Amino acid sequence: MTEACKITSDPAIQKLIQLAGENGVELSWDRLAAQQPQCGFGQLGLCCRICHQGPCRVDPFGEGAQLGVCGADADTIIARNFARMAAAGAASHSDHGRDMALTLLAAAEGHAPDYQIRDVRKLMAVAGYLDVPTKDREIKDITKDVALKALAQFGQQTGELVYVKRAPKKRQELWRKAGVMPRGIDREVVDIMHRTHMGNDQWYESLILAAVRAGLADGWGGSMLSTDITDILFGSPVPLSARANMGALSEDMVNIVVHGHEPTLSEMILVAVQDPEMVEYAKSKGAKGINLGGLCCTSNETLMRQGVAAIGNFLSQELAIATGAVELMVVDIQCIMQALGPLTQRYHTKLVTTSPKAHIEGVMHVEVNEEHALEIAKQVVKMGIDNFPNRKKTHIPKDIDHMVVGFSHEYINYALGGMYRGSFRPLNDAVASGRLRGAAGVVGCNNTNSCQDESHLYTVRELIKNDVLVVMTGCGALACAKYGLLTPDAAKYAGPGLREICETVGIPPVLHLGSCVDNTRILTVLSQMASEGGLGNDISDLPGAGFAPEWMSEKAISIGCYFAGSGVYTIMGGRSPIAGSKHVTEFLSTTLEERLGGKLEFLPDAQEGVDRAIKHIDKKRAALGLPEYDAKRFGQSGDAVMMKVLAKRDDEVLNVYSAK
Ligand code: XCC
Repeated sequence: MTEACKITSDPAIQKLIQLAGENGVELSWDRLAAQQPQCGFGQLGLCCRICHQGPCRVDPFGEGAQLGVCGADADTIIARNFARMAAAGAASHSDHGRDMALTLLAAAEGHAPDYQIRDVRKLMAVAGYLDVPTKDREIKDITKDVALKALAQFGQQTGELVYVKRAPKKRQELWRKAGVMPRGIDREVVDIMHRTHMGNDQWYESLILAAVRAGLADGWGGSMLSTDITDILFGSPVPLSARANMGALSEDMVNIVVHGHEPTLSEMILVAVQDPEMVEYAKSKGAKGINLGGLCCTSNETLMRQGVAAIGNFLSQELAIATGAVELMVVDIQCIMQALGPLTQRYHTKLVTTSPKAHIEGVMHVEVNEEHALEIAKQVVKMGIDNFPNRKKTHIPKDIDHMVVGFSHEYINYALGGMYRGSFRPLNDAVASGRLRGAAGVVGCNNTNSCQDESHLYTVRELIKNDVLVVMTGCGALACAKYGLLTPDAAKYAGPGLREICETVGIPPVLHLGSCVDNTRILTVLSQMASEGGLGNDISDLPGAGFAPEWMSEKAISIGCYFAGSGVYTIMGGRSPIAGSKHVTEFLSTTLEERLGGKLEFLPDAQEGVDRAIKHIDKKRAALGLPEYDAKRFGQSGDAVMMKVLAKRDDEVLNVYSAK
């Protein structure tokens, strides 16, 4: 067993890893150790398995084979592998969006009686984007047309996706000129699967541009529709407080954990656990009630709308079971480790898969069905309650933190300007005056190859210290939640200008914007900032950057493609999957910027990532003619000294990751 403190920053996970080790329980880190040494060709992206003549491994930096059997060189092999990752990521996010649209349609047609339209205002806004008439029409008719128009975006064959008009005009023109304007969501994914088949596209440039186009189809298509429709069905998030980490599991209640990405069933489970009959039933089994918690992005969904506690992020999933306190884990789609199946057999935890797209051999499957959603949710919750008497000794770490979550772009608009003056003007003014140096999105996963949460925490702490406002989603947001960075109190870690804004508006310096698909909220914020005026007229003019410090999933590659394609300097941590090709690396980091104003770089060192991003932000400020950032100009308000004392004390007293 690897030393716990080197593989996670999370004290709760450290304790549980130790416990698992004592019990001989195998975890992802053990399996990673069993994979050593990892294949050097695969690590550099230089292995091709696209046809059945190989696998071919090429050696552009050495004396080995320079070409695959068909003649494909390192550039082609790497660009094809990268494009396929982007396609798989875009397909996953967007198919999630399709399922949300199908649920919306079922709700409108009366086939999903447990789902309502919880945000009519959002429905009207989305109807506007999709050119669905609303005047003198019934809500259910508008809903049906919105769902059908959304679904049509997936199968559209030609033209442009409707939502691209939400991007600045200049950006749309750049996409057309560069040939990356997305035509239809499914089409861009299939296009990559076709062009990467043996004997098709063999030029790294066009392969990478296809990856960017598929990413844009995800970001400005499938994922953006997913965010919008989820808000329509379950409500647009507004700030609320919640708890984070394993300490939110209960010693005396039935613990049910939802895990995955789609909120369709978890929202019903939330209703079911509050049903007085269910609570009474739990009491009849000796429990004090039912406690719901979440993992990964299903957690982000139930967290930001309902305040359901976040038990942990990606690398916490096995350890939640190792507490011995989870009666039931209900999983839907994406980021669910197959290891959960055998692991739950060593504990009393029951595991249930619910998506027709995500089965695990030997694991009970209860398929989600919109017609009987609440009934199915109650059936599943009952399984958890029935399992409570089987609970043995528990080991719930006491670690818990608090957070304020649920900052949709609509709420940011409102928070900064009020109901009648809502706009991004105050935010733009803060950047223009230098009170804020810039803004950054920090998103993405955990990765077993890097110390859990460490790079997220380092990146975010350094950015806010430099007066860069941070918005977060996914497992990165949950990482920061576990260390108190999503609270207004975290303003004490911020630079003077950002701290003053947080104190004035009452917001944390790190804003939780939701799950992975909600990275589209960041696109919307950027687009609105660019359109507001005063900071140029395109996303690439803004003093900002994007990070995925601990990424691991193919979805992160799609996200990287759509951020870079939208004009953002995007930095992904860890090992580079394109390291084996100088041309592909250069194309993504230099040529893309010349054509689209954004770029994608893989930088293993978090410090270097922050340094480069800040340099980039300052360069953008200079290009806009804004005053040079000066930390001393702001932040001399009354409690400045006290805040510094508090931040220092907290760094010492709490086990908070501190800057290198
Ligand atoms: Fe999965 Fe969304 Fe990554 Fe977390 S962050 S490990 S994709 S749950 Ni999107």
